[in-house]
Amino acid sequence: ALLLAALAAPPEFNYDEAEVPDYTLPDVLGEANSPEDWPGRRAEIVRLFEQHVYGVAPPAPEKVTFEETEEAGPGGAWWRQVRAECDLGDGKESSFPFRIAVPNGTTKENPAPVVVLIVHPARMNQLGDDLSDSDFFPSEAITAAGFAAVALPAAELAPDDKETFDTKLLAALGWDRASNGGDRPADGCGALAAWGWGASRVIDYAAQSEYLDASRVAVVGHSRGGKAAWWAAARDPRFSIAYSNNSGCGGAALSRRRFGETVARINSSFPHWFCPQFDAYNGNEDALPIDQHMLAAAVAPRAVYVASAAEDRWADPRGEFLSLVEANPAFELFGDRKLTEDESPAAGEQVVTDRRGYHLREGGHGLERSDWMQFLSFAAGVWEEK
Ligand code: GTR
Repeated sequence: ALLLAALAAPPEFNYDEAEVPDYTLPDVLGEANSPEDWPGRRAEIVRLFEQHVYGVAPPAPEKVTFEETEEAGPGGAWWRQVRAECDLGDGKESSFPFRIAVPNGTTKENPAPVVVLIVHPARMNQLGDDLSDSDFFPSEAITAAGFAAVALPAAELAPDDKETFDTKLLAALGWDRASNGGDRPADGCGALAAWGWGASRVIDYAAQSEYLDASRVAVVGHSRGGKAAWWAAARDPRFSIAYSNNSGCGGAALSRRRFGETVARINSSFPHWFCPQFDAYNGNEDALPIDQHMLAAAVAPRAVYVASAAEDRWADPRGEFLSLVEANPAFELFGDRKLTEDESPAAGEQVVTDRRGYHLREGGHGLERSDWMQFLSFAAGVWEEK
């Protein structure tokens, strides 16, 4: 009887396009209809994501100083270990490390653009030692393209764990549960927002360095790191490009499609990634005042890139592409061409407009060298215009 009940139960996760429910997406532009109106609308959208999805990220520190603790030189680039020491005001302080490789021959006259990879702890073992080249982070290919390559260990800002995520940056601010009667406010900062806050500090570093170009910084992340990267770029207009790789639910995929991972599932597995209010949309996606196409829109007029993998159905490749399509109104305000649903590429192909790019890799969940090569050529095109 148990077996029969299991057979009769509807599948918990949908992988059938025909079963995707009808949905209506919230409007991207609201009252805005010109580039001049956009900053106000963009701020409203960011506020909605803070209140309903990711929580409020910490404010920028009053001051950040960077201690460069190590230097070495393999692979035609120079390398540094950096520690960002953040003065959070009111006598509060927090620090975290990152590593940077800068292309050989970078000069003050020709400062390097920067690519920051948010590395969540489960993927730390896919970084090469001392930032040497790996498929997950091909730092030599990145520096060969003329870009500085930064690896940011996300766990140093917020551990990727529902019990301890608020023990680092958030505890330093007094935003942790232990300092607040064990609770989080409805819009309390989650780990994804804390990780992205760290990426913003790398822009601060670029702004202080004569060898780096703070006006050309891309933030990149895979999967949960891709969710964090996109939210970081939506919030901080100093990022010039956002690249979200296989980011799925809570990243590039439209929540209302309920294809693969759902809001209810992600909130039960990873409650610490988001704010408590996001729980209100478990099985109730149509009540969300935003959907993830508006996260893409919030990056406009800057550039966004999304990559999916054909077999990574948990992340809903089609829903990730549709976010870019549904962000059309914001990008068209700035002269980007309309992207259409029927341009959805086959596995192995890429589609780009001036400010948006997407590819569908063959194979499963992962960030691979071929993903990077397509992204790096997109970034080179965006940055060439400058
Ligand atoms: C999964 C999670 C996804 C994605 C992935 C990852 O367990 O359901 O949302 O973030 O982990 O980060 O690799």
